[in-house]
Amino acid sequence: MATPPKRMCHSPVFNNSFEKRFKKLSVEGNIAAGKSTFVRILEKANDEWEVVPEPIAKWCNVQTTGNEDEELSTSQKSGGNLLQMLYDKPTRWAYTFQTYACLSRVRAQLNPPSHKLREAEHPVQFFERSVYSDRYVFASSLFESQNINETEWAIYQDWHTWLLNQFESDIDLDGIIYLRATPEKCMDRIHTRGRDEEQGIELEYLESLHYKHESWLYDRTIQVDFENLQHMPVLVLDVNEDFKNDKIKQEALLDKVKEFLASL
Ligand code: UDP
Ligand code: D5M
Ligand code: MG
Repeated sequence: MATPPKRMCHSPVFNNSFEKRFKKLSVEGNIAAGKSTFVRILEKANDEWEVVPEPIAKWCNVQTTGNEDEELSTSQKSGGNLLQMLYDKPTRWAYTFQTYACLSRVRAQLNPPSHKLREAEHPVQFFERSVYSDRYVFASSLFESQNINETEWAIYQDWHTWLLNQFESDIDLDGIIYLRATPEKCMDRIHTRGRDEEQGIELEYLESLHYKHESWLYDRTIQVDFENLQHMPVLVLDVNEDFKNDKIKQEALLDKVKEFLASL
């Protein structure tokens, strides 16, 4: 079967001037490092900044049909809980999880920005994680721990590369913010948050994810399959100390983000 032509241009609703002004960044970091807390602070800090949260509700309640944008009520939570299935039996569900995680992130990254953002002078969209952390952090770690087998890993990398190349210009990022925290701190925060599905996570898993983040975004020693990603600017923010309840720390973090945005 012939490969369809690459999507050469963005949606016609965006003009060149918007595309030049519009910046897209992902916020990366280990489980419970503080990403959701941080993006909520970003959203409040500037009217021209919007956040695309991780679609975790969908992973905890897989539906076969339904409206994409619909809020999920408790009574609707009858579908499969893929996050729970992943943690209960990773050898069976890790690959399936990657297919769904990546699908939901591509969808989220393709959603057009809001009207408000299109009218903004310096519009910025922040994504909680990305199709890149799916692969270079999670899938890679689950492969190394043999929860994804050789065949699944080969298939995954094949379709992941192909898919991202098809949507290249539409899902491209301008930069990455890496929230850096120790695995021990993340473990504390997992317990603070108390999400049921995650209470059995072991320190060893967080260490493996930490190591993946470090080699990808801090040491920058891993080879990635995507040219743009290889050279992507990264802002590293230490979030080991509590920032949620500390306005001064929040201001300091925001200043670094502003400086980073100005450099892009
Ligand atoms: N948290 C905290 N202090 C901080 C940052 C986060 O106590 O400075 C808590 C937060 O309230 C939540 C947990 O740590 O209970 C995990 O944070 P979040 O959900 O933001 O982490 P994510 O998984 O999105 O990175
Ligand atoms: O956590 C989101 C939850 O989802 C956390 O338990 C990790 C898990 N997650 C997210 N993406 C993946 C992929 N690609 N594979 C496996 N598990 C994943 P939070 O840290 O709150 O964003
Ligand atoms: Mg989160």
